[in-house]
Amino acid sequence: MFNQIQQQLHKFVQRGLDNHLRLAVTGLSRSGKTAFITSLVDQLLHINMNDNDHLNLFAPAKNGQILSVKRVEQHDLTIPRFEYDRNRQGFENDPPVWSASTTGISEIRLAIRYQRRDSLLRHLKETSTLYLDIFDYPGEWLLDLPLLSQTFKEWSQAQQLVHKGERAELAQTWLSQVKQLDLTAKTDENQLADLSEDYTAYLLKCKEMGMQYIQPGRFVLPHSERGAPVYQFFPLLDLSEQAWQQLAESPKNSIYHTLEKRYQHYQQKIVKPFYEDYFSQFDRQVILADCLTPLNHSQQAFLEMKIGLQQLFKHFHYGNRSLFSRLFSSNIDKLLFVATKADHITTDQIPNLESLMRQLVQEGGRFANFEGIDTAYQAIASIRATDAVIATQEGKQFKAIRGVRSSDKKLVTLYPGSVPSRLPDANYWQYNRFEFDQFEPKQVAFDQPLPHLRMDSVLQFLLGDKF
Ligand SMILES: Nc1nc2c(ncn2[C@@H]2O[C@H](COP(=O)(O)OP(=O)(O)OP(=O)(O)O)[C@@H](O)[C@H]2O)c(=O)[nH]1
Ligand SMILES: [Mg+2]
Repeated sequence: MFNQIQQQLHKFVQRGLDNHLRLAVTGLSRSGKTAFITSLVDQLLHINMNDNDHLNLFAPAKNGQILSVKRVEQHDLTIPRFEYDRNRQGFENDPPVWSASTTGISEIRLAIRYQRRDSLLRHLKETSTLYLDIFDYPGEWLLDLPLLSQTFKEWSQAQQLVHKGERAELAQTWLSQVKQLDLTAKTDENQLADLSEDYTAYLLKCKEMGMQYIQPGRFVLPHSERGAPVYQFFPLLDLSEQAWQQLAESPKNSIYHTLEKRYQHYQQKIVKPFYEDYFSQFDRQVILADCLTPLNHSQQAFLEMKIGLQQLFKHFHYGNRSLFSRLFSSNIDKLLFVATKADHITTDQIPNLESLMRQLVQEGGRFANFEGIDTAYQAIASIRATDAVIATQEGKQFKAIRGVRSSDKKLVTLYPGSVPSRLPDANYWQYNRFEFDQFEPKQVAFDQPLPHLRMDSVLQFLLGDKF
């Protein structure tokens, strides 16, 4: 009898001691989300009792507190599985390959068994389990959040500000056709479909040119419902107050009213459910950004990355009046900004990359305080594709990186250039171009963890306090 009670009590306490953490990872297309999650999972799965040299900065692994890590079935069976095994296999292949581009949301769950530190409870239970759910979702979904607080007219007017310079040129085909439309005329669905296709093509072009501030964000993601009318609308630019007034008074079946209706449908049926169904469930958030590629592109690309990042991160800036906190209750207590692909630069440039990222996000310290959210900035390589070497040229030694360049599959040693520690001005692109080459991944032996740069420090920030 006593034994039974003890067993029940044990079970009860055990359940109380096990805990859950939902970690969300996002970033714009190609920012390195899949590589990041694959590596994070891989580093954890390679923790063992003997040596954890791959995780020197992750205390619970280093001090032997983590006993075992395994994958378990995810909680929500309706979300696609994160393809860890397939990704890992790619790095073991000969030649090794990067993981395929992904779309939408996916999830993976790990069970981490560990030794508790609080000795008081030790006699009841030696170990506990932390269930870690990791979610991958496109940053483009976050870019759509501002739409929820804007009417069609307000959104159109906000878009007007972006359509300047280089962008206005790219938008020519679509813009010139819209200019000729009588927006008060009866809607022709085929015509709207064609124009929306032009608009989408223009957004895709922007994306290709490295521009990151794109709305509606989902228009540039591959998805199967592209032909649905909810994806067939566009903003109306350069209209006077009087013109807006006239449009409002146009017949219900006018082009204007159809555009407005589709916009509202997109807000309510596409954007909002993401926040209700997923976003409000997350405990911790990682936002990834590839800050090096825009340095390579142009000032415009860089400025757009800044707007994009600030948009993403505005949602975490809880003030009483923030849109986010009005619409959704959120549990997020830690927020980590990660500058990815840091194996493209020499190690002495890493502090610059971190500082640049910090400035991109909180220019002028305007957003320095997130109420109740522990925020950090780190530059890392999820999966390291290069080695740090010392090169000699004309008798001088300097730090360089060596790896297999993707464009010609040649092993090269190069000095990619210095990373500015502050937001660069136009001169930077004129005189100081950054050489950014893509590298092929290194082949990994079947029993070895993926090579990384400071992933352990990421783990320490995200999970260290949970053991
Ligand atoms: N050298 C290096 N390259 C990386 C690293 N992480 C990502 N990359 C490169 O960036 C590309 C995109 O990485 P992904 O992890 O697929 O990025 P993603 O954000 O999941 O991309 P989408 O699924 O298309 O949105 C990879 O194919 C690699 O070429 C890294 O740590 N080091
Ligand atoms: Mg991906």
